[in-house]
Amino acid sequence: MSSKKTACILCSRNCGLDVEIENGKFVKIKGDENHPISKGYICQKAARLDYYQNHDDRLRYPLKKQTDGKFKRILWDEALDEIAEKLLTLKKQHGGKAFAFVGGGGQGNHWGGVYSRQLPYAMGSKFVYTALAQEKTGDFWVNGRLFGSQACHMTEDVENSDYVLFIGTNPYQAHGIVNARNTLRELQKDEERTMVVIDPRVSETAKLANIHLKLKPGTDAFLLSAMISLILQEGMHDREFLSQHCNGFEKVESEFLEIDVERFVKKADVSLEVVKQVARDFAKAKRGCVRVDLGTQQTLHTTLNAYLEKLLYLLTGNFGRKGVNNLHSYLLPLLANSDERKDCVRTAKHKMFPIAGIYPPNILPDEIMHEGDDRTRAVFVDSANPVLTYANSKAYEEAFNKLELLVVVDVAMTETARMADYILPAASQFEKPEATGFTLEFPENYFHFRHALFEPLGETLPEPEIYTRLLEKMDVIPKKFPILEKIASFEPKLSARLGYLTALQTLFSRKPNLQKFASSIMYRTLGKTLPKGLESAAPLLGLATFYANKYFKAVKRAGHQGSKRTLGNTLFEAILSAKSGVIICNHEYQEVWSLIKNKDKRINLTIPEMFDELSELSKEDLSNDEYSFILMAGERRSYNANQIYRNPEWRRIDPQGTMRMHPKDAEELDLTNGSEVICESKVGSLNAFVEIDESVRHKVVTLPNGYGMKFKDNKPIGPQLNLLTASDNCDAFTKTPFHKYVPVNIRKV
Ligand SMILES: Nc1nc2c(c(=O)[nH]1)N[C@H]1C(S)=C(S)[C@@H](COP(=O)(O)OP(=O)(O)OC[C@H]3O[C@@H](n4cnc5c(=O)[nH]c(N)nc54)[C@H](O)[C@@H]3O)O[C@H]1N2
Ligand SMILES: Nc1nc2c(c(=O)[nH]1)N[C@H]1C(S)=C(S)[C@@H](COP(=O)(O)OP(=O)(O)OC[C@H]3O[C@@H](n4cnc5c(=O)[nH]c(N)nc54)[C@H](O)[C@@H]3O)O[C@H]1N2
Ligand code: SF4
Ligand SMILES: [Mo]
Repeated sequence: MSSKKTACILCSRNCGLDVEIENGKFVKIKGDENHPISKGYICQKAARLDYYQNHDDRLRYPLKKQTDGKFKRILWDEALDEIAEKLLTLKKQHGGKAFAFVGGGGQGNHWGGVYSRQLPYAMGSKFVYTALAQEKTGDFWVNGRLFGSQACHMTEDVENSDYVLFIGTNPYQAHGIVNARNTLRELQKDEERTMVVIDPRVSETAKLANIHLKLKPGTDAFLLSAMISLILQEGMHDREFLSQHCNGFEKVESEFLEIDVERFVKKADVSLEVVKQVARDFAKAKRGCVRVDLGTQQTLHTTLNAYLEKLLYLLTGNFGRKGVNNLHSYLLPLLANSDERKDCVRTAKHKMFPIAGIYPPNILPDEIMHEGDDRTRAVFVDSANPVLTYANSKAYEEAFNKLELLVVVDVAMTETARMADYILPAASQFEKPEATGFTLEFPENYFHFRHALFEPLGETLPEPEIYTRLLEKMDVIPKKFPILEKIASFEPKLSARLGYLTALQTLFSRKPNLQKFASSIMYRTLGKTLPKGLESAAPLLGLATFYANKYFKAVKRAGHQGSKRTLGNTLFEAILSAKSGVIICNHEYQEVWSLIKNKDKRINLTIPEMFDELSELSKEDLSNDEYSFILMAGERRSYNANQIYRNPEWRRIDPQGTMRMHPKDAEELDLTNGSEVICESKVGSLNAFVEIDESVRHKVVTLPNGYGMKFKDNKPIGPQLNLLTASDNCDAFTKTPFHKYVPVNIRKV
């Protein structure tokens, strides 16, 4: 038995783990006290990670679909040769636009993405679709307008705040904030601090809150704009902050003062008195902080909600200090900036633009089904299970059936993998070095490069090897770089590394086309000089060097030593040797202004598109005669974790993933606990079992996220939620789905 450090891969927190392993299995899993952020914290889900590592759906060999629909085992070389040839033919006949890449990283595996993102480049395609573009692109788009880049990302210092607004998020179950349950308990215990939850359900977080605004689903835009109007009416905005740091306040003020507050609050069906109190107290608070998630991002007015939520803390000056909202720096960037007003490539059918460099999954089926010559014909899926997780499963199945080529890279035989022409089996996240890009802290941020715990299962390969081999077979990169290899192997190491980076730059200035494939080139050359098993860390030298140059002082403040020339290498070494992760920067609060990308380093508050949406609000009618319930499709509960665990035995409770329903509704439909119902939306239906639950509103029901897998190709277990979600039930602007607002009818079986 041996003891090792790693991290949990089940949600964006990626808590550090201290594990004991034996014979390819986890024997004991506890929180890692040495992890710089989680400091020993874990939740109930992490202890069961052996259900991810070892189960009957794990893939072991590359597979190819035969004409009879069955899979046949083939060799890696055969699979990659055939895929390379097909991709090159596709590119030649139809151009890069015929290719789309889907996924590229789940909750904890973003290191593979450093390599997989090279494939769309090689194909000359900009079409990358990821799960982020079905939840967070409204937020990124608004950040682009406010701060000058969609890659400017917000963090929330909930731990140090004295007045927190949780809007449409349930951190008690979903986490998403530092050591969620401890942080929530501390907030609750401290009489000097206030926690407000805005949620249609009495969520586990709402139960701990001082104030709960149990609004009607989909009405956040009304409630938040009323709060903003109240703050302005009563002159509670932070004038000094606004004049010192923001542009365009006057326009915001005039737009919001026009709002009929009483009417808007009534729409949300909450008490005007309580709303007034929350608006006043939040504005008065020393350190106010706002944290949102899917409850505002996957419901009506997604993009407007993001704008309003940000205005709440900006107008009250809750930005750029301890205990409030801040921007942060990151070493492994997950987001790009793609401003649709400048040049961007639009999709063939929807003419949709990318946000933060990614396209929305809601439109992909149409882009494939589209009859034009410019349709999407081939798709690569990596670390995602879109047939179950993206809106409209039927549309996805139909579209994927039409593809000329579907390749899936996964650790497990998923519902999407079953549809593929080729399945490429990846080593699990505990069988290769991995890292997360969800390191979103400020002023101190960290990076955790995890080392492998186990040997890769069967013939599985890590993504760095899969994609590098594919690029070599496509002749996108040469197989050998003798000069780079030689320089990398010089002694002493430091001069070799510095010389190597210079040589790499020289190569890229001579052959600019190769720059996009830096990851694989570094892996094949510098990688050979790194400790055994860590070869794929090679691109980290480039990332660390870039980061150390850009945030030199903050990196030094975190205790890393070196000059402008050498600090990057020090950081690289520190990350490679720190098994529990390491603090990479220590910013000063005023450095938040340098993270803004607007030239004048000020925040631009005026977004004309959002004022248009705001004026539409007044005209909106939420009544809906055809459907009697609103389904919030995808609740986070104690025993769900996206599609990461496939074996249903991992769950201690809720094996069927019940439908939560208010007692009054159950009575009206003549249902008791455990009754089976049929739930129908405009695109599909599913069966579910009822759990009578006072926490939901009348005429609102919920179903959990992360069920519906066909483990070992048996019957699906729990609701296949996305049979109910329509592709066009989405935000008009960003195309993010309204999963929390699915109109349905329900009847007893
Ligand atoms: N246990 C568990 N944890 C997870 C995951 C998991 O599958 N299981 N998944 C992870 C992932 S990928 C994500 S993105 C996060 C998501 O994390 P969260 O967004 O926090 O979780 P949800 O339960 O999806 O939704 C949050 C809350 O929004 C409320 N809500 C629904 N409609 C509305 C509305 O119209 N307005 C408002 N204000 N609130 C509304 C719901 O009642 C719910 O309490 O969780 C992560 N953590
Ligand atoms: N109706 C509805 N739908 C939803 C939601 C909802 O609330 N309601 N939530 C949405 C949200 S917020 C999200 S983030 C998405 C998540 O949905 P997806 O993006 O599809 O991601 P996961 O469910 O995390 O699935 C990850 C996949 O990665 C595979 N995997 C695990 N480790 C590795 C690895 O090392 N390498 C490779 N190549 N593969 C690996 C797993 O086997 C699994 O198939 O679901 C969305 N779908
Ligand atoms: S599921 Fe999230 S909060 Fe729970 S242990 Fe894993 S990373 Fe931490
Ligand atoms: Mo998510």
